[in-house]
Amino acid sequence: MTRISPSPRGRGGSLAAELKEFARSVGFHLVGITSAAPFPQAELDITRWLAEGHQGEMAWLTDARARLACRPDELLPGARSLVVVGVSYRTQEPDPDDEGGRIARYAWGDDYHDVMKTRLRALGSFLDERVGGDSRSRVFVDDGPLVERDAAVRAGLGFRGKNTNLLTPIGSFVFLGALLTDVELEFDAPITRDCGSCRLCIDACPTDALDQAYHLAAERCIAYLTIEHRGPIAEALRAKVGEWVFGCDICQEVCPYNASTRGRPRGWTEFEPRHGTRLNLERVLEMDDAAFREVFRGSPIKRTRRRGLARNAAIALGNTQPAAARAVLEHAAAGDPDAVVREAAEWALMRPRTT
Ligand code: B12
Ligand code: SF4
Ligand code: SF4
Repeated sequence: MTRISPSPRGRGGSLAAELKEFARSVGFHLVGITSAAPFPQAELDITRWLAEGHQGEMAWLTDARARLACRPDELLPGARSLVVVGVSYRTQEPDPDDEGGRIARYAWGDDYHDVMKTRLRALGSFLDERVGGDSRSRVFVDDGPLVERDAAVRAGLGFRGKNTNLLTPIGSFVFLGALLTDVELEFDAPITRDCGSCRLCIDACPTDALDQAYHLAAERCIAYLTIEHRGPIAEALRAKVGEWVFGCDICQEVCPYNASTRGRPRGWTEFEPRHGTRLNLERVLEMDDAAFREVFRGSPIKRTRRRGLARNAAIALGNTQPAAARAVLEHAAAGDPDAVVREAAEWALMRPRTT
C-alpha cells in the first residue's frame, strides 16, 4: 500500500527529518531523499556504454539490468521515495613505505554489503513503525540493480566527478546504499557543482581508462582487470597495473576533494584494515583454495577467488621484481593448478630485471 503524506512539507517533511536523524544515529555520514521516478538520461547513457562493449566480461551488466536499474518504480510496486545514504570508508592513510601488493581502500575491512544492508534495514523498520506497520521497502548496496550514483546525485549527496565517482562534502571514499520505499517523504535538491577545469584524475590514470571526462572504459580500468576479469590480463596492460592486486585508488588519491581529512568522519571500524593495507604477494601465490577462502572470508577480496588474486600477485611481483620472489614464481609457473596463474607467473619471470 502506498503511504501518501498530506503534503511534502507536512507529515512527509517531518518524517523525512526524523528518518535522517535516525540514519545519522546508526552511523550513516550522508543521507538524502529523492523520488522513485526513473533516470531516463542514465538509461540512455548506460545502454550506449554497453553497446560499445565497456562492460568487458561483466556479463551481469546487461541492457535488461540497466533498464531496471534506472526505473526504481519497477523495482518495488508503489515505490515513492529513495532514501540514499553514504558512509566514509576512509580509515588509515596508506604508508608509501609499506611493501606488498596494494589493495584499494574500500576492500581493507569487512564486506561492506552486509555491514551496510543491516543498518539500511533498520532504517526500513524505523519508517515502517512510524507509518503504522504496513509499508514496503527494499535495500540496495552495490550488488542490486539500482543506479546508485545517479540516485545519490538526485538526492543531493554530491556530484559526479570526471573519474565517474560521486564527490561529496566528505570526499569520494564513500560507500553508497539506498532504501526504496512506498512511503512518501520530502525530497532534497541536487547539488549543482562540477569539477571545473580540473583533470587530475584523467591525467593520472595509468591505463587511460578515463578516456573522456565522466566516462570510464571499464575494460581498461585496473579495478575491473584485477577484480572482475577472470581470464589472463591483456599483456599490454600488465605493466600498467603496477602494484595493485585488488582494485585501484589512483583517480581518487589525486582528487582535490580527498586532499584533506580535517573535520571529516573516520570510516566505520568495520572498514579498518584487517590484513594491513598491503598483501604479502609470495604468501598469496602459495595459498591453495582452502587457505584463500579461510583468509578472505567476510572480506570483499574473496570476489576474485583464488585464481584472480594469485594471477594479480604474479603480475605485481613481475612489476616490482623483489629478488626473493623468484623461487615462488618459479614454483607457480611450474606447478600451479590454474593455467591462468601459471601463465602470469611465467610472464613475471620473463620481465627484464631492473636490479
Ligand atoms: C559496475 C561497477 C564497477 C565497474 C565499472 C565502474 C563504473 N565507473 O561504472 C568497475 C569494476 C570498474 C568498478 C570500479 C570501481 N568501483 Co564500482 N560499481 C559498479 C556498480 C556495481 C555499477 C555501476 C554501473 O552501472 N556502471 C556502468 C556505467 C555505464 O555506469 P556509470 O559510470 O554510472 O555511467 C554513467 C556515466 O558514466 C555517464 N556516461 C556514460 N556514458 C557517457 C558518455 C559521455 C560522453 C558522458 C559525458 C557521460 C557518460 O552516464 C552514466 C549514467 O549516469 C556500482 C554500484 C551500483 N549498483 O550502482 C559500483 C560503484 C559505482 N562502485 C564503487 C566503487 C567504490 C568503485 C571503486 C572506487 C573501487 C576501487 N577502488 O577499485 C572503483 C572506481 C573506478 C572508477 N573510476 O569508477 C562505488 C562508488 C562510490 C562513489 N563514491 O562513487 C559504487 C557506487 C558501489 C557502492 N555502493 O558504493 N565499479
Ligand atoms: S580506478 Fe585506477 S585504472 Fe580505474 S579509472 Fe581510476 S585510476 Fe584509472
Ligand atoms: S581529480 Fe579533478 S576532475 Fe577528477 S574527479 Fe577530482 S575534481 Fe573532478
